Amino acid sequence: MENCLFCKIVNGDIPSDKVYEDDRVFAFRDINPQAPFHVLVVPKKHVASVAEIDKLEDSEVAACLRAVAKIAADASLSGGFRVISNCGPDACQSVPHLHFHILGGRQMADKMA
Ligand code: DGP
Repeated sequence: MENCLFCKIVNGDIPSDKVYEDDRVFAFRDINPQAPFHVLVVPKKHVASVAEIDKLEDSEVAACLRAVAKIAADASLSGGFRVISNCGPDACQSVPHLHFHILGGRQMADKMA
């Protein structure tokens, strides 16, 4: 989609620190990491958020979550990790292209919000 930041990253128009790519998914390090390991996993097809997940094929949704698991395993996050997808203004979503944050490398707070 034109003028979507993450579409531009997926297309290579904006540089990123890529950690994974396949035909459906792109993943890159967050520019403002909130943990020692902070990667964003996005579907290549533009949808705004989880609220629009019906616009993706099931295989595209599955590919995102399989990528999350693979990236976490490759990073040896043996102590665990957190997966977050902010959706809409109440959740402080700042980029309206579906993305899953993978946070790891330290003990997370007990409370999620
Ligand atoms: P959210 O607030 O859930 O929409 O998260 C958006 C994330 O995107 C935020 O943690 C910072 C990250 N981000 C914003 N702009 C860029 C960018 O240009 N490059 C990278 N790598 N990350 C970005």
